[in-house]
Amino acid sequence: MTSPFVPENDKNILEVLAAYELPASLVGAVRYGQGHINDTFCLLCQPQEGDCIRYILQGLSSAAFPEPEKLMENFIGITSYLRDKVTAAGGDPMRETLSLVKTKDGKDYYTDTSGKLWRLTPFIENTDCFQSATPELFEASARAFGNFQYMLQGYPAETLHETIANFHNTEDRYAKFEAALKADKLGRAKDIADEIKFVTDRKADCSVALEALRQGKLPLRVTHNDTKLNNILIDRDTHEGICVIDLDTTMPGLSMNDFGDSIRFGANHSKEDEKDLSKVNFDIELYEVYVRGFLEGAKGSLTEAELEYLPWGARLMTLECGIRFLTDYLDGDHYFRIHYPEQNLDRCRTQFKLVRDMEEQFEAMNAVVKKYA
Ligand code: ADP
Ligand code: GN1
Ligand code: MG
Repeated sequence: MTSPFVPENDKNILEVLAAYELPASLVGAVRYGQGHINDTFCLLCQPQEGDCIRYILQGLSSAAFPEPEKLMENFIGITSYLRDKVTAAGGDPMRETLSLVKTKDGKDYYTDTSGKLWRLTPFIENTDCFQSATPELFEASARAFGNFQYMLQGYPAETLHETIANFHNTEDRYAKFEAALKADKLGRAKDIADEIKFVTDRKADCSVALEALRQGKLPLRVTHNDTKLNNILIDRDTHEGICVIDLDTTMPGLSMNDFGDSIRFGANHSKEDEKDLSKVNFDIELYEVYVRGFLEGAKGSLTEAELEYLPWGARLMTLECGIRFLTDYLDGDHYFRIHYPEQNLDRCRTQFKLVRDMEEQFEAMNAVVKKYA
């Protein structure tokens, strides 16, 4: 067999590829998708006859996930559970949830000589993954994320590992920001006084969700915790969200955060790192279609208090994400993959612009939830 095409910088994956027995000749492995965390490749296998068979090969980020084996335990537990649910409902488990391809040794993943964990999943074909969407597609993604939470209602949450400690603990995110600011490793703080003030002015906001949780108002559920539009695959024929992907942070959490993170990313018309902030505007119409879809997908499973806190979820996930980008910028960009030096600062600025918009339109955001609840 001739060797597959692999970009020069990524030749280290040849070791990983050797661990798998693929059903047809591997002709290429190319970097794929727009995720900020994992190393994602699309593998192309060409059988003697017929179309290419594709796979997604992912190396888990060691910076994000300190205990990748535990993460894979979650992945296997959740996907097995969903597979049974999908099958019982007459769906196609190979399209409606992720599955793993075993290594030659019959293992669920491969750990390379540097200690990095890799997994291989069949590519879910005839789907699209969007970075921005029409209202119809955004609503479809909302139904799918609402339904994801609904389907996992009965999952034994106590068996899930916390893959990233304090992931949506916004108070802890604030503390980490303060620590990075104090350390100011690269001397960047002097040029970002406005952004620093933006965060410190909102210290009290960082406690809103946690306070409600501490008071017993909000239940912990099994949530996805990273509900970006590009973490869902949309079926090309039905235009419905067919498969929720990127399950690495699925663990006990708050429904308001799953709702909120989708709004953060999808209820606007700009890129997450747009430099021209005049183009970055919260779109309350997209927000409204998402509310409608999410509540439809959740099928009445949210409590009154959870419904009441949804708009706060949008504000807080956006604020928290901006704080995380700013913290990583101060820290020297070790967590989020960047393609140019100021990218995390640009990302932070778009988030803060969206937070401002949401603060101004908060009454209207609350009214929309009341309309559909
Ligand atoms: P990250 O954690 O880095 O965001 P993801 O798991 O979200 O990694 O994968 C990155 C991208 O790869 C997704 O946004 C999607 O475009 C694509 N992708 C991942 N898994 C699949 C799959 N099984 N089938 C088709 N596309 C996929
Ligand atoms: C990361 O992995 P990805 O690109 O889907 C991050 C999210 C952030 C998001 C910002 C594990 O998501 O928490 O909200 O970037 N994922 C992790 O775009 O930290
Ligand atoms: Mg992703």
